[in-house]
Amino acid sequence: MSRIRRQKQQAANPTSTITEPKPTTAGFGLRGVGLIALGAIAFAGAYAVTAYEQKTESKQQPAARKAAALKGSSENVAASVEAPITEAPTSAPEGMVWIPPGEFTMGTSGPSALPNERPAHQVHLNGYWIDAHEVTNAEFQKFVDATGYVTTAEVKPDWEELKKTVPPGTPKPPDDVLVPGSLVFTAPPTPVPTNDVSKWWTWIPGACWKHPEGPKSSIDNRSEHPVVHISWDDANAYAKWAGKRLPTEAEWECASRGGLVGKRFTWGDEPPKESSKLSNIWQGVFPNQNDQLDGWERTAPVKSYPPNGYGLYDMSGNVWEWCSDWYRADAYAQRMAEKVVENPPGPADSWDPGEPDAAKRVIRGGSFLCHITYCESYRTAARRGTTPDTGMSHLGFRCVVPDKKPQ
Ligand SMILES: [Ca+2]
Repeated sequence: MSRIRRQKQQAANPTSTITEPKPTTAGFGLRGVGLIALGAIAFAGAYAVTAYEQKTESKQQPAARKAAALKGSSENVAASVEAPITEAPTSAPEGMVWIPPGEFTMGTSGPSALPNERPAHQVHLNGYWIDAHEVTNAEFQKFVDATGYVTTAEVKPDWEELKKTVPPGTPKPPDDVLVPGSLVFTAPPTPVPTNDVSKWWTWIPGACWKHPEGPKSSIDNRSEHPVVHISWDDANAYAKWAGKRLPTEAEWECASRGGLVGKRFTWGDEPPKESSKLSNIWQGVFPNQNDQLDGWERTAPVKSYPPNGYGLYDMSGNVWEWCSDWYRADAYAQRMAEKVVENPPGPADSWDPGEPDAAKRVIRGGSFLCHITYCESYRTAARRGTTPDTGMSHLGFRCVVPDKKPQ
């Protein structure tokens, strides 16, 4: 059944009785935060929850400047817009699923929508292939073996680049702090306020995709888990090597909805029960008590949970996934002049009112750390941004191939 036909058979208006999800910490451009925190230099106020009441006019210029600066080092990957084909190519790329061309409803205007998810709007996409699951450690290992690629987390941070992502005037951390590493979730022993990410994110020197929890950890027996501690640049490097690219945010959301229209989750409107095992998210009390009712404390092997309507796995939870777009909190509001938006590559620059100094790329889908009391980002409409150089123990990616038969 085509996506359009399937959509027409379903209600168009998202409805929900779920309580408004709480805007939590604004900061997910955390590489700088982690390093600064390790240097014991406090500027937590800059990362307080600011929601979206801030005046947009005064915040746009810094983000635009940062975005322009980053473009020099990070290729701005735009959606490929080519003549669409209407039928699925006969030979499927290995491990990929065909998403047919068509129109879908992106975002939500439902009563529980966060400001950055509004308004719902119509988007038309060409057809494309998308990975059925997140890129795994085994797949990333093949890339590294073939190319010798070294990830961002394995390289000494460059303060000149890093300081572009933190408030102006932030002091440089000590040299013994500016070492290769990444941000690792570390559960606190007791309950903590959920508006301070520094209580559970720890900068661990030596943490990287091969050592997800630090130098003494490994990916042994985790070959089918999603690769993590991957920066946006790392993800693009892999995609280029694989003959693919990162999905646009529109492609990612369309795929995640699995043909459903206006549903809160990839499986429908029913919230996940603690024992439902619909995706790899948090059960218990975040962030100190992980009951692991879904079977996993951290990442799970890909395809451990039921696929969505398109046959895609972990579009909700397990690890967050990079998209190619710049992140703007008002990206959807900017599109309202268009009745149907065609193959949107995303905004021209970045703007996050919570961290106006950081240019961010979009991440989607939530992770094993998401819980309704803290971050309900396993919803189909949920979206966030993070700085391109940030690797974290719950952040990975998957790839797409545009609407053409693979060579
Ligand atoms: Ca995921």
